[in-house]
Amino acid sequence: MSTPPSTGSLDAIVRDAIAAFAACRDPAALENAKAAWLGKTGALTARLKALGQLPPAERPAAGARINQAKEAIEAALVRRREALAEEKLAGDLAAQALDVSLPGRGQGGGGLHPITRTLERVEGLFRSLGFTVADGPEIEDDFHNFTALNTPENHPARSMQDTFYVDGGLVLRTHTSPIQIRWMEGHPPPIKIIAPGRVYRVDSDATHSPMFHQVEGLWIDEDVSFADLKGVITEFLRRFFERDDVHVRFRPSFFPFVEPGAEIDMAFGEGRWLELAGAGQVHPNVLKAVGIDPQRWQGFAFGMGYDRLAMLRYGVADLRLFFENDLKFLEQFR
Ligand code: 2NM
Repeated sequence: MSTPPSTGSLDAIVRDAIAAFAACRDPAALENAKAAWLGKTGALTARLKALGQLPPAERPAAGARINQAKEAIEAALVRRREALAEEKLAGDLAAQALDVSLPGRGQGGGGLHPITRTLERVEGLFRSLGFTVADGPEIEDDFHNFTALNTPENHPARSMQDTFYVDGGLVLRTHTSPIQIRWMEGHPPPIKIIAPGRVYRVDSDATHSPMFHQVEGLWIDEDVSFADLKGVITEFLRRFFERDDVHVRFRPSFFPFVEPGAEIDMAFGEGRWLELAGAGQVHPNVLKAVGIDPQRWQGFAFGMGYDRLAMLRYGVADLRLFFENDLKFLEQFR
């Protein structure tokens, strides 16, 4: 039926294949030509099928010759593919369709939110003053958010006007003090921690957001005094703002969880006073609520909004800008 495989005609098939590949001007034509030579209906496949008509003794040698021809055609195909790709690249370069001198598209670099950067700065500075950073839940029970903090049942802070209540009588924490309460429940003094994080109050204008950030500090030992408080706060602010002319003043104030209590103001040089924090000596009732003996242990606590620190450090006038997630605003702080 078909001509038996012979060395001569196989050489001719290989020659014809190489010539056909060379005549292809683009990759699509080349892949079509490949089917005619190496595919199921190709010339070589017909030869392989005809092997069965040879005497058995001749089949291995004839088969080996067909495979050699097949390998030669496959190698020619690969060479032609590479040659076409090189021609295309050379053509594109000549036509300036490809400009290898263009800068890369680059990767849009991410960045940390200015409040997060401020937090990292605050944590680093307090760590260097010997404080440990503590953490805790944002949804709190009545005991840890209010009762343990010497805040009585009828106190205005506990009203629905001021506090977000959630199911089961729980609240979105109104300060990070419950972190300190939980820490004191689990660790005997001496204690030297800061408690940063999100807090929630019903309040909203240019300087108040219903969610804001607070860092509280707590240092309890046998002899920690108001003087230590002033030293720690002053040192922290001088390092935070990188200025030696930071002045700090205390004004008497009231918080249920401290006695005495104070508001802390800060000024740069001869500038105007800015209200920055509340603080005081931890009230004996707070220590008693967590099982610490107030006859032996004493110390200070303070609370400060670090959104305010971020506004001052970055020169931002409206607190709400930090929480609108407008990339045009946020990208300025990378
Ligand atoms: C403030 C002002 C004064 C405070 C008290 C405590 C705790 F848990 F130790 F009792 N933590 N933070 C405190 C004291 C917070 O924020 C304006």
